[in-house]
Amino acid sequence: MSKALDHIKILDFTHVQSGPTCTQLLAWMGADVIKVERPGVGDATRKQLVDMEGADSLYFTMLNHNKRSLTLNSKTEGGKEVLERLVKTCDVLVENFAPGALDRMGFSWERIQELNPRMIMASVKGFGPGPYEDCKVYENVAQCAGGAASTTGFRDGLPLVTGAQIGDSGTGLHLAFGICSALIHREKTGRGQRVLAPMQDGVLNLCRVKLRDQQRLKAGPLKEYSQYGEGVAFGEATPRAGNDSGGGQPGRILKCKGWETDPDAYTYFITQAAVWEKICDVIGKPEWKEHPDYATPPLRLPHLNEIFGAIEDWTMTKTKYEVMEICNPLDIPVGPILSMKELAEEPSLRATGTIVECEHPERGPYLSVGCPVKLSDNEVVVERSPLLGEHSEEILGEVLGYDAEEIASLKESGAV
Ligand code: CAO
Repeated sequence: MSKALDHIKILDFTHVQSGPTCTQLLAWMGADVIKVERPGVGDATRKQLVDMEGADSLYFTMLNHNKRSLTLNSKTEGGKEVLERLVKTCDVLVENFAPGALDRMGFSWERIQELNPRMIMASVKGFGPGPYEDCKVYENVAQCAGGAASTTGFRDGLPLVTGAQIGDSGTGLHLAFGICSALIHREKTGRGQRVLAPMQDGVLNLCRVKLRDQQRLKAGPLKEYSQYGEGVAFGEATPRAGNDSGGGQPGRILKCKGWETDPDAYTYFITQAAVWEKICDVIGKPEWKEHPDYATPPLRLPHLNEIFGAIEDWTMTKTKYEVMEICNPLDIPVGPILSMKELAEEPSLRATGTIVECEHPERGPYLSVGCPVKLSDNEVVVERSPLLGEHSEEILGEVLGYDAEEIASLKESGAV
C-alpha cells in the first residue's frame, strides 16, 4: 500500500518537541525523514528526563519514531557541503532553532532558494515578526503568551498551564498543515516557499473561543460562566472559568464514587439542552422539567451551581464508568476523567494503534502514542526512534551518493 507522502524527503533539523512532533507526523504519512543531529551530542532530549541509564530517553523515543538519524556538524566545511547536498535533494527543510541560528550556519532562506527553488523551508519560532521575534521559547512560555494560561484555572487562583502540550505539539501540528499545503501548492507552481508557525499564534488559535468571549464581554456578562450565577462581576478580560464548558452547553467536572481516595474518580457532565428532560429523570428531579427556574436553558444559567450540585449528588453514587453506562444510551454527553494509567491499559486504543508498544535496542519494550489521524490507505506502522547517527552511512551513500572513501574522510574530519 503506498502512503500519502512516500515521495517526499524531509531534511529534519528539528529538536526538543515542537519540530519533532511535526516531522514525526510526516514520517507516519510515509515521508522519508532524515533527522540531522550534532555528532556525539544529538537532540538534547535524548539525554533529558532519563529513566534508564545509557539509553535514549522516552522524551526522545516518543517524538522521533519512523525517522532516520544522520550525524552532521553543520559548522564544519565538510558538514556544510553535506548539508548543501541535502538541501538540493530534499523537498522540505524543517527546523525549530532559536531565531537566527540557521542564518548563522550560512543557510538563510535566500541561500536555500538558490540551492533548490523547489524547497519548502518550514520553521517553528516562539513568536512571529514583532517585539519578541528574537526570543527563545519553550512550551509554557508559549502557553502564557498565547492566552492559554490567563484563561485556564479557577477565577480566584493563579493562571495555569495545561498538561496538553499545545505550545509545542500543537504548533508542530500547525506546521505540518502548513507544509502539506505548501507541497500541494508546489505542484501547481513548481516553487517552494517559507512556512512559519509561531508558537504564540498556534496557542492563540487553540484559544480562539476565549477571544470570542473577550468580544462578547462588550455585550454584557458571560452568562454561561459559573461566576455569572454566583453574582461575581466580570472584569475587562476573559476570566478563568475553572471547568466550565467553553461552549453553549453548560458542563462541569463532578465527583464520582471513590473520589475521596482516587484522584481521577470524576466525570465531565454536560447539561445539553436537547436531553434536559432525561437528565432530570436520571438524577431523580422530574419536577425540574417544568420548573420556572429550570425549564429552559436561559432560565437555568443563573442556577448552574444548584443544578450541578444536584447532578453531583447523583454522580457521587456511581463510578465514573457507571455514569457513562447510564448516560450514554440516553445520549447525555458525559466523559470519565481517565488517568494516563487507564489510557495506557485501554484495549480499544491498543487495537486502533493509538497506543503502541515498541521494541528499542537500548530500552527494550516501551509504550508510545501512535498516529492519532487514520487514513484508510495509509496504515501507520510505528517504528522505534533511531539511535544517534544510526543511518549516517546509509544516507550519505544511498541518498547523497558519497562513496566509501568520501564517507571515511567526512568521518575523520568530524563532519559526520
Ligand atoms: N551542527 C552544528 N551546530 C548545530 C547543529 C549541528 N548539527 N545543530 C544545532 N546547532 C547549533 C545551532 O546552530 C546553534 O548555534 P548558534 O547559537 O551558534 O547559532 C546552537 O546549536 C543552539 O541552537 P538553539 O539556540 O536552537 O538551541 P538552544 O538549546 O539554545 O535553544 C530552544 C532551544 C528550543 C529554546 C530554541 O531552539 C528555540 O527557541 N526554538 C524555537 C522555538 C521552539 O521550537 N521552541 C520549542 C522547543 S520544545 O519546548
